[in-house]
Order: sequence, then C-alpha cells, then structure tokens
Amino acid sequence: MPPSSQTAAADLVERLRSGDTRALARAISLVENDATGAVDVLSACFPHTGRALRIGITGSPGAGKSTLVDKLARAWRGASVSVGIIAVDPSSAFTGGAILGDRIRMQERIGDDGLYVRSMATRGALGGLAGATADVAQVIEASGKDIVLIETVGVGQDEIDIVKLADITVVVLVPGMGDDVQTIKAGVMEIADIFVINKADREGADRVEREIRAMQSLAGGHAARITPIVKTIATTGDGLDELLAAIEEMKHWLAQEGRLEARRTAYWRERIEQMVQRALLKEARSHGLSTEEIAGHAERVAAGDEDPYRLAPKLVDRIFNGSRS
Ligand SMILES: Nc1nc2c(ncn2[C@@H]2O[C@H](COP(=O)(O)OP(=O)(O)O)[C@@H](O)[C@H]2O)c(=O)[nH]1
Ligand SMILES: [Mg+2]
Repeated sequence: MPPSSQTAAADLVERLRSGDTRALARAISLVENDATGAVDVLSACFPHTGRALRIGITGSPGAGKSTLVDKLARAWRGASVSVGIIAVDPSSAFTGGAILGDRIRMQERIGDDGLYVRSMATRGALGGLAGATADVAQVIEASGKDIVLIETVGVGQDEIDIVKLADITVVVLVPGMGDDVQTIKAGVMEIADIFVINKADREGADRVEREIRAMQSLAGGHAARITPIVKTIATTGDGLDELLAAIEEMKHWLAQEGRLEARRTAYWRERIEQMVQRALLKEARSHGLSTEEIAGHAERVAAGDEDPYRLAPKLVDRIFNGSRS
C-alpha cells in the first residue's frame, strides 16, 4: 500500500478514536466494502484493539435478541460503560428493523458517543459475512468501546462463524417455538456460554430449561463449567440483572488461567488461515482469474471434461509464475 493511503488511514483512525462518529461510520463502510485502503484502516485500528469484551448474542428470529441488546446497552450506558452494537441479521429489515431504528434514534437523541449501532446486511463477495463482521468489530473496538455486542441470527454456519469472534456467547431460546432446542444447530448449543430463555412470560420456560440440561447431559459431562440458564422477559427487563450478573461472572471465569487468551488464540488461528486464503484468491483475481473463468472451469469439471485436481494447482501456480492479465 502506498504511504499516502497509510497516512490517510492513520488520520481517519485518529479521528474515530477522538469520538468522531462520522469518521467511525466512514471507516466501517470502507472495511465492510473491502474498499481501497481498508487494510490500512484495519492495520491502524489493530493496536487499539484487544481490550474490549466481545459478546455475541444469537438465537432464532423473533426470539427477542434486539430487545435484549437494547436493554443491555441501556444498562451499561447507565453505568458509563461504552457500547458498540453490530446487528448482523440479513432479515432484520423485516423483523428487528423497527427496534434497530429505535436504538439509532436513542443514539441520536442522547448524542451519546459512548453508544454506536451498526447493522450489517450485506454479504461480502470474498471474505464472507463472518470476516466482514470481525473487521467491523475491530474498527468499533478501536473507537474505544468497552463492550462490543454482536447480534446474529443463529441458524447457519455463517452465523456460527460470526459468534466465534465473541469472547462470550449468549444463546437466546424461547418457549413455545416447537422443539426449539433441537432445531438450534448443535454447533450453536456447543458454543453457548450463557443460555437465555426469553419470553419467560410465556408458558413452557421450565420445559426449555429441562431440554437444555437434557441435551447437555447427552453431550457428555466434560464441561469446565455449568452453563448458566437465565430466564428473561426482555420487554419488561425482568431477569436483566441476572443476565448482567451471568455475563460478569463469565468475564471473571475467562480472566482465570489464561482462558480468554486461549479463546482468542484459537480464534486467530482460524482467522489467519482465512485471511491467507482470501489474500491468495484476491491475488489470483488480480492475475486474471475471473468468476467467469471459474464458471467455465466448473462447467467443464461437472461435465467430466476437466480434472479439478490438476486445475487448482495450475491456477495457484499462475499467481507465482504467471503474468498479470
Ligand atoms: N411476550 C414477550 N415478547 C417479547 C419479549 N422479548 C421480545 N418480545 C417481542 O418479540 C418480538 C421480536 O423481538 P426482537 O427483539 O425483534 O427479536 P429478534 O428477532 O430476536 O431480534 C418483538 O415484538 C418484541 O417486542 C418477551 O420477553 N416477552
Ligand atoms: Mg433482531
């Protein structure tokens, strides 16, 4: 990258760190769109990251995640804890859109630079949604937020990958949504640090709790800690104090025996590999490997006319030996 881009990035990051919300929004857009200079912005942000607590909140659409996130953010702001919120929900324009709108209005009304809300609904072509979300989280962290909350719909692999970037994962379940515990992906159940049974004003919260415990005992009793289950009514704030306490407890647990570092190291191990893959693909693209060319290969491979095992090394070879086209 040319030094001018680095200077511009350093300048932008300095501004977003001084509380300039517009600079923050611009930096996030650059990163989200993987625009020119995005890498410089991320690199300039990096020294100012690693201190925030990242909390992932996942669960089915309509479970009450946005309502909970809103309540949590208000509680933390009340205690002068600064909060960044990333709502990753491709469907949130239809379900949680109004609530997200309320939060943005709250942010505007108070003129509070200790609260920042961003929704992500686009899927990046190269890095995928999880990578883009992780990068946006880095930028928000660099702006000095104490907590970064990531709300995501826990249904697919993409969402599981997003949640992996959190230090603490909260899985929200609700009673009366059929066999909810079974339908939530096993992968999501496994990464839960805290279970919330929201809409506890409805019948069946105790049944959900029993189902969670049953599922956990089936999975085997090697757990290092018992996953707390907190019942909430997000709309009224019932159970919020218990949830805040469970998060605080988890934070202390993570702080012991290097658990937080171990988690983050495990995360970066995967992420670095993804970044290398992405960089290679980008490099291949700059050597003329277009999506059209890949589509052409795909047709021939599917028809049995081309050997993919010989093809892939040839394409990689083009990066190192071929000429740019
Ligand atoms: N009865 C009841 N409704 C709730 C509760 N929490 C949220 N809701 C409602 O459930 C709907 C979906 O909430 P939302 O926060 O958008 O869910 P999300 O899709 O998981 O983000 C909204 O109409 C909320 O007002 C609760 O504890 N009890
Ligand atoms: Mg929502």
